[in-house]
Amino acid sequence: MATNNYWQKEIETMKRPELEALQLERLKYIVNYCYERVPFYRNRFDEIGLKPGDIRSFRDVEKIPFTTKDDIRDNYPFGLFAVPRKQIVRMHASSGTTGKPTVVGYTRNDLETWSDLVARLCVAAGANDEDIAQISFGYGLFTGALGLHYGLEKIGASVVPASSGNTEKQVMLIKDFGATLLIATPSYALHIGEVARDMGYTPDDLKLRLGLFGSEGCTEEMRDAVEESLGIFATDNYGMSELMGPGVSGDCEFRTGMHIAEDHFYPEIIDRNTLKPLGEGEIGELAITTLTKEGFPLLRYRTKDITKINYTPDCPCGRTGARMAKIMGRSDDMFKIKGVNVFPSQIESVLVTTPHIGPQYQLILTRTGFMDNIEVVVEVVDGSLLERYSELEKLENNIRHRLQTVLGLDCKITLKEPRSIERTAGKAKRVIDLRNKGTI
Ligand code: DLL
Repeated sequence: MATNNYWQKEIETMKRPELEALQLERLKYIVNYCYERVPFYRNRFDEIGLKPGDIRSFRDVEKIPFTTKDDIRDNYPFGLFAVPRKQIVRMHASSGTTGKPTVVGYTRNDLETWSDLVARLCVAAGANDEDIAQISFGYGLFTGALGLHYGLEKIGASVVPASSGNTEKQVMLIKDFGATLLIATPSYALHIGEVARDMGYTPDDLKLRLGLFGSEGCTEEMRDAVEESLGIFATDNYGMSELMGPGVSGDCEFRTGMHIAEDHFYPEIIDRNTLKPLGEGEIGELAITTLTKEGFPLLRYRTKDITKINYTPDCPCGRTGARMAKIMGRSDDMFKIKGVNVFPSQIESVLVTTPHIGPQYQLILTRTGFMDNIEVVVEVVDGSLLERYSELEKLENNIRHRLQTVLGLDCKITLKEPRSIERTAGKAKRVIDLRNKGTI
């Protein structure tokens, strides 16, 4: 059992009544802070006759209207900042697929908190000052690379800011520098493993021992595949630019759920349709109130990420913070085919555990007349199988049957050559929705 494995032990192992008292005090402060400093919040409150003083308990949080990504966009670029621009010492942005990005700003204190929270999750996952940490997230407006960078420097690890792309060079650096930690999206880590194999390395030739992965969904089955391909122990951590970046929650070495930094974030799970808070353990959308951010505080921000929260403080690591389950999907990613709600992660779990096919996949959604169709594209491990028609058909039928059992849906299966699905160095694009781009 790990006993010294904390970055800020007194906070990470705080008893719940103490933690809740701290949260409530910070909650009241931040509500007032937003009201006083951000016209958007003042107007929102005034419209419904809500005063900051009305928020006296956690139950009162329900009275506060939600903040959404559209609200941030409508106030582009700096409209929701709570301090004069002069006090903002860093900006990041999340790349929207359409339109303007959402811009976030940090004061000097915010950066300090951010690196502490990332340091916490790195230590919790098992990183230490002996480690050589290769960061294979793209550096830039994306929060992943610089977020992990400062946290890992803070714990004293040797940081290699490799950035993403040029995968052969990534492998060379891992090998030559003796990197022990890899920081990437799980899909990119999988690709790094693939390229390392092409270059003639087995996991034993590399010193990698631990992966700090995040920024995109990854089922446990996919995690197993990444671990095997690189010979590492893989941990998951969660965050988003609007809330800070990485640092909101992360796995400890027991992987019993991602410990939420509750002293800085007040989480709620809400029903996506009624927007009412759900009970402990119920699955719904995560909404977060930032409790300490100065530059860009957010009240009840709807993340669109689907998960559940466990408040029982029984993790063997000793951390008492609530734990959130792996993200099951974004409500944006969920699609409906023939009346069935599908998360890509359900399909991923099936594919990654099916023999003879690789873990990379794409889901192509099309429409014929009024009928939606789903095509699941996967690669065979052995390209010569594509010429052995009866085996190929057997494999296709096996995949179709397994998906039918899990989803209750008939999917078209397309098996492709190894390496024919495009690899990305950041978040993988798994779903290609062509349904509104003309019918077939
Ligand atoms: O991806 C922040 C981050 C960077 C987290 C590095 C962890 C590691 P954004 O680019 O704003 O920020 O994207 C946020 O990514 O709403 C989730 O849908 C997804 N996401 C982030 N972490 C995870 C995770 C960063 N561990 C969006 N599992 C979020 C599943 C994740 N999805």
